Amino acid sequence: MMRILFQVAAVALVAGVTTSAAAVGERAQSELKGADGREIGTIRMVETTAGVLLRIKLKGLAPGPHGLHIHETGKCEGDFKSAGVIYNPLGAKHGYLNDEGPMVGDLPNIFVGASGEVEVELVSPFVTLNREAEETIFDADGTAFVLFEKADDYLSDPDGNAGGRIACGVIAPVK
Ligand SMILES: [Cu+2]
Repeated sequence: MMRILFQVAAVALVAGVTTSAAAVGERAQSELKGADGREIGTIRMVETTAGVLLRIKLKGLAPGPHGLHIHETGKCEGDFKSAGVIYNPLGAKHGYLNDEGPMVGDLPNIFVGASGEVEVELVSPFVTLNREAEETIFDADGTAFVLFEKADDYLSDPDGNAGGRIACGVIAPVK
């Protein structure tokens, strides 16, 4: 068991990622709601040796691609501007196609089917649940998922030209 832990730590060091063996298995969760208060679904998060694994299960959405980001403030009110901009503790530029990107809170687009539902898992290597790290989602004012009307173009500031904010959910630790 000890040897496995050492190997995990060594891999994390080589890759330069912030995941620590101590945080692996740590969990968080977010319940997303629309601006009208309607329940949109749940995103579950677990720290892994490769980054944070997200399990996204949403419904009641327009079919097609939607930008999804982790935003800097854990507050979902009104038009969801309360969540601030994309979480960016390392001062990067927005987008996977930006030479100076991505921001810690950048995520891939999700594609909603004709049923209005989507269920998908993905890993982000740029964010962590490790409270000791600069990139932690558990900073002083919290963080929130924000879902957008349109696709993120992975380049344009501040939100990838993804249109309006259609759903929001504060990220909370799971004990
Ligand atoms: Cu955003």
